[in-house]
Amino acid sequence: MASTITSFLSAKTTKASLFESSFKGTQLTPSNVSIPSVRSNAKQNLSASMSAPSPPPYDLRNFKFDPIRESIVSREMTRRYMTDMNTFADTDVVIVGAGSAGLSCAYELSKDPSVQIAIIEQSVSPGGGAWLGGQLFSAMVVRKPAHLFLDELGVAYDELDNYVVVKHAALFTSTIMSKLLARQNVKLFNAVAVEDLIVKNGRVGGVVTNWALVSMNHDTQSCMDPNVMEAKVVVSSCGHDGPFGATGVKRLKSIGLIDRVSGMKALDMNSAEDAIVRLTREVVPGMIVTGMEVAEIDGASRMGPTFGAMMISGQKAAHLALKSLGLPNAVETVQKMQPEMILAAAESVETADA
Ligand code: AHZ
Repeated sequence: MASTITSFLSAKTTKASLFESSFKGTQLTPSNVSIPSVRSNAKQNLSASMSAPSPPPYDLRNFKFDPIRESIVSREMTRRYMTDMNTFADTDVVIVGAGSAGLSCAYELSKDPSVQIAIIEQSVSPGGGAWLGGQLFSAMVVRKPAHLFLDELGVAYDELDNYVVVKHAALFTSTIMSKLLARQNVKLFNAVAVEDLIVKNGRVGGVVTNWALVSMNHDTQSCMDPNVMEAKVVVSSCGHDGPFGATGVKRLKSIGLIDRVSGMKALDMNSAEDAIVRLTREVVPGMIVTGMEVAEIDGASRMGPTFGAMMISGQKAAHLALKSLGLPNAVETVQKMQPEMILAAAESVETADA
């Protein structure tokens, strides 16, 4: 079956035909509704998956837990969380928003174990929109060469000429989270909202936080003051407009640090993804913007359900943060060209919109 589809693809989906043909996707054969792997970057061991599972190291017919006191459970959670709050009250980097861009940034940045990173996510469930593809469908489309990021993570995909498809977006999101959250230099504070920024002498120096459920009830209760977290660098990856979207850049505008938040423009996959990566930058001293929040600030097009730009924008934001911290990074030479790049990118956005 896979070879039939591979030959179908090589015959039909050349680079040129992808743009010319009315058919632009993997063919579904009537006999097999789920898409068979066309080319997978993860080797599958069929014989291992067909053999009987090895028995668990305990007796499932007479299972008994070790005893515990309820107060011990409570103290384990409380002590660790409060220790984290104490540790991260003054940290290297705060990443606001744990969608595909924020997670990609945190993954890249946390490779340097000396960098301490707090991820603040207003939702109980980190991942933003990356639990699904578009319109609540499962598959996640990633345009090349961003598939190299998936290779690094070890996320399997079906490979076509110009793009790859992860069979379920949740596979990407759960994989990146499992690797990221295991790192000692990372703490995820979920169900916590960033309500404001710390700004001193025109430089962003941290975030103002509150329990997300408190943030959502400011109009139903009397004043509930927030908490704070200082950071050498803040990365804002709050996604596009919405109840909690573009929070970072909207606040920069309301306090006069930037002139406008144009709002993202209509969809154009091809110009949008390049522009998002190109425009990912330190918008004001101390604050880097990544992911779809970049489109909000610059009036760039949206790309809809293709996720490569979120990954590479997040990666670029991580290297910009490393640069800001005075650490080795992959953007130093690019950054020196920034004014010209921004101009060129803004022109290309305008041309695309015309
Ligand atoms: O809950 C938000 C989500 O998980 C979180 N967030 C937003 N404001 C916050 C705040 N405090 C804490 N004030 C906050 N958390 O930020 C996360 C944003 O994730 P996302 O998936 O919405 O954004 P992204 O930029 O990572 O990915 C965008 C994916 C899109 S949208 C799109 C289109 O509309 O065309 N196309 C793509 C690929």
